[in-house]
Amino acid sequence: MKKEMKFGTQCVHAGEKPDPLYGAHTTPIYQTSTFVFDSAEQGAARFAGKEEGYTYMRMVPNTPTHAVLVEKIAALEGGETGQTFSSGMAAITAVALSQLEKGDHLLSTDVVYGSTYGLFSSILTKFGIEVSFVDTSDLEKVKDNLRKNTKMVFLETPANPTMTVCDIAEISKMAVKIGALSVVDNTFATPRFQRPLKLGGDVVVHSCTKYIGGHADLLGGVVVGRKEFVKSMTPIVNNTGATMGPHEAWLCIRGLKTLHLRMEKHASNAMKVAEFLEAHPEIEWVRYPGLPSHPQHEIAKKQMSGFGGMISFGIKGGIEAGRELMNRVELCALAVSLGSVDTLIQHPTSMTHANILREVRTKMGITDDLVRLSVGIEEPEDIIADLDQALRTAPRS
Ligand code: LCS
Repeated sequence: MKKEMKFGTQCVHAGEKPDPLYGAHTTPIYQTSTFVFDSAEQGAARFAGKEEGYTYMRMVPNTPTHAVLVEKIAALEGGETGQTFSSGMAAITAVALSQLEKGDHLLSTDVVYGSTYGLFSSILTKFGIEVSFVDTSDLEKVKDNLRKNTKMVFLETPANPTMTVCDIAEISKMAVKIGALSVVDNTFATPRFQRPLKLGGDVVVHSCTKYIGGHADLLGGVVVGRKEFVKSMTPIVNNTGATMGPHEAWLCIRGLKTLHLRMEKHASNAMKVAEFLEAHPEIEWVRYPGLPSHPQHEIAKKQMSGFGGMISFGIKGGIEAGRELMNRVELCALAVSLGSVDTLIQHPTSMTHANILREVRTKMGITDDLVRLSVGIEEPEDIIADLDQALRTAPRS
């Protein structure tokens, strides 16, 4: 039955069943750190992995609330199962630590979220893991940078914050050939618009903090993939303890019930805002995968069924003009993060990507004039009117 349901129906129903104890229609929040065993033998069997069931919230499978979220997101991504985490960074860390060891090579998209860059460049390398950051929108460069010891290819597409898109299917094929695992950060697109596992990727990671939760009120992360892959993360999950809280799991379940509706509105708003910005005389450049001017528009059309809610752009007058704009918006909130129902605006080089050396980030296209907009689900006329008034009133040098 589940396989035949359309995406929107899966958002509402996948993973959910009336609570077996009292028949509660909505998934209950199992706000408990520990679980009572029927007998000492049962406790021992659960810890030995001989009997399925719950033991302690840090241990796989956490709680029944987490289990519903895992089933729902796995269904939406078209994966077998998954594992939740306390944040997107905890999810990415667990994937890396569970799969890589000293002497292994990780090839990553060069433009990734600032903390992902920090984890890969400063932390994994401390443990003898080799890391290369590569412009994955260029397949030749990917090919040239794969090594005999490449164990993992990590792709972020569309990339934060340049919106660069890379070809998941082609790169996954290259990874398979050398026995490397392909991992895709699907935070920006969400499964509503991009299904990396269907395109040949092995693993999907998300910051649930963004579109999955959808309301800027939680931190969370999730990994989806094949059963044996998810099982291979168990030691890291159980022994490092970056556990999602049950209330956050419940908020993610509730958020996912409207993912399809929210994403459609985010994307249709973003297209209108991107077109407005592209036509505006004060705007120097706009990057939105749905615009024909986007350098990888054709790849985006091939692998995405919609283009999401994220836009980056540069204003004439550079960073100073950008600051003026960010200080003058009234409806848009000046805040990092993304994927909320509210429109958010921020400046990556002084905020989300400030930890990357200026020369490095400029080479990647994260320029000082780049302003990032997470387009919300307000009415598009109001978002445009706010940007318009802010652009109009900003003094020009
Ligand atoms: N992956 C992507 C693509 C992200 O944008 C973020 C966070 C993460 C992973 C990490 O997720 P977290 O640990 O925060 O749940 N991106 C942020 C951003 O652009 N502004 O603030 C956070």
